[in-house]
Amino acid sequence: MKGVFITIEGVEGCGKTTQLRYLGRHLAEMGYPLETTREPGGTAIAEAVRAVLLDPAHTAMTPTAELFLYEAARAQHVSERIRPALKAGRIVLCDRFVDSTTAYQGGGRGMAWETLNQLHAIATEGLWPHLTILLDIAVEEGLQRVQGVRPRDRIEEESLAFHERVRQAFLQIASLEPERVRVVEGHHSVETVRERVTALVEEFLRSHEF
Ligand code: T5A
Repeated sequence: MKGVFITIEGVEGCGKTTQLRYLGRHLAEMGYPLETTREPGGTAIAEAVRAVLLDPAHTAMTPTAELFLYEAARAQHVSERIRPALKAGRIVLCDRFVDSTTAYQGGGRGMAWETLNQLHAIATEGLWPHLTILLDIAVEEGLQRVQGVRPRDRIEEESLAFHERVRQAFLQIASLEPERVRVVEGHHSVETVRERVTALVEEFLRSHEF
């Protein structure tokens, strides 16, 4: 079996972490060899970079420094964890990946997509997800869900307009790569979203015969 790389994306509070947990459990029950991970993070070095990136005290961080830190964490993650797991024939489920950089640093911060794509290619050495689930939800609803659940991180502190640009960028990515990026409405109940995500992933795994 060849490895399969599946990512899950969306704005704050869209429910991706919840769905990734359900999907991981389901695929493991079906007997698939599995690796679940997240960005930024997934290795000791990348988790240390995550802490720097999300610390609300780091208000002086420049957009360029932020971009390079996300890509640096990714380079480590891909090399140390994702590629070896794929090589071993596992399904890798990753909470956020390159599309988050395009949406947040491109859509949110206004950086050029062409430059971002060049950096993605360097950081990942050309690795691209086989399937991406985009959980789409109104930004106010997503932010409301995470409010009070845990302290707000540096990115969540951004304005509603920033998060709206992020959402629109995700939708643009989906319209540019409709085969890879499948949009699921995130405002439904956890159960309904779970059923839709599971159906999409099962269909993908069947049709691609990995
Ligand atoms: N970032 C990341 C960049 O700017 N550039 C990059 O390149 C990358 C990789 C960290 C931040 O970094 C930014 C984006 C982020 O701001 P993160 O840790 O993934 O990324 O941060 P969050 O998006 O904030 O992740 P969360 O885990 O907090 O949110 P999720 O995954 O969207 O949502 P989840 O599943 O934890 O659910 C949130 C709450 O909603 C409830 C859950 O129970 C939970 O309480 N919920 C629902 N409630 C009602 N209906 C549903 N369907 C629900 N699903 C979940």
